[in-house]
Amino acid sequence: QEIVLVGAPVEEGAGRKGCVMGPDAYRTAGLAVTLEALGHAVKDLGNLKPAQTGNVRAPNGTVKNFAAYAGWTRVLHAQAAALGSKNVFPIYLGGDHSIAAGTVSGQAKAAAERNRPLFVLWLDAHSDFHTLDSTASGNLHGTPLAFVAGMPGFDGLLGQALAHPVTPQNIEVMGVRSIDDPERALLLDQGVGVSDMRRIDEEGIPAILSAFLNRVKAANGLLHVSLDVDFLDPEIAPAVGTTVPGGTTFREAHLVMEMLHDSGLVSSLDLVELNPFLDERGKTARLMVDLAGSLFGRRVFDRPTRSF
Ligand code: DIR
Ligand code: MN
Ligand code: MN
Ligand code: MN
Repeated sequence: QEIVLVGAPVEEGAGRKGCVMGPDAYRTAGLAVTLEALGHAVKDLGNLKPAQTGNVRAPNGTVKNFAAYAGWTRVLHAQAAALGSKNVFPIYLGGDHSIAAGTVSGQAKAAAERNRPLFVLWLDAHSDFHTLDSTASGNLHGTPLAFVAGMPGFDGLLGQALAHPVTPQNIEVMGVRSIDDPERALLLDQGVGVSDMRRIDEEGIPAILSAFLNRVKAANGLLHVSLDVDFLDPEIAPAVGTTVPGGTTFREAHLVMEMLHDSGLVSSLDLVELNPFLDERGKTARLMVDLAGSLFGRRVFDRPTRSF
């Protein structure tokens, strides 16, 4: 299966500038050659540009750069819906996490047209489950998961209601350690799966992730993985504008990727929030590429076949 790289140089959703350089940093860090060395064919579509939105209006005075959010969501939604209907594996190179409003909603549309449910594994220090009304910072990278889960108030984004939302119970947010009060209430109300860092410490990655992957498999689902740099501990991944201490370790993150590869269930991926301006000589970009390598089959030894 061919891997298709899609650059989405978006920084308007984050609180500080720099994510615009993300796609090129992944290229410089050798993403394509890393995947090719694992036996995959890779095609790079280059960087997208946002759709023209005309005079789309912000829903309130708090949210920042709403027109840019709408323009990127529309172009990425269309691109992801198109790629999701082909036999390719898209990797969306962010860009801040606001790109997932388009990538996940587009992949969900394509999945629905194939009569497959889309599941989402959201690897992040944050749950990004604010609505346009509940966000206090106004930074729209805190809202894409609520949008793709069909929460109300987002009609201005696509210019119409979302036709194929992701079922909230089919979402697992993993690695989270910073949730705002309105997000917590909405996550619980909607039945979104949340494995926060305490649960990872108490139960371990294998138990949590295998239970989720077994649900995806039982439902004949497709799985989109959205990897925010701040899922990782800031010691190993400093190049992100919203570091939170106590993140996943190098070993935990690689284990997640290796288990995802073994499952064979992942069909699309976001690599988001990399801010190369904050990096230490490419350390974080290289780690993200390394993790992608594990997701695409790099291993030390084969493991006996087992259920996840
Ligand atoms: C915070 C931080 N919850 C906000 N969010 C994110 O601004 O809404 N940081 N996503 O990466
Ligand atoms: Mn995020
Ligand atoms: Mn985050
Ligand atoms: Mn593979």
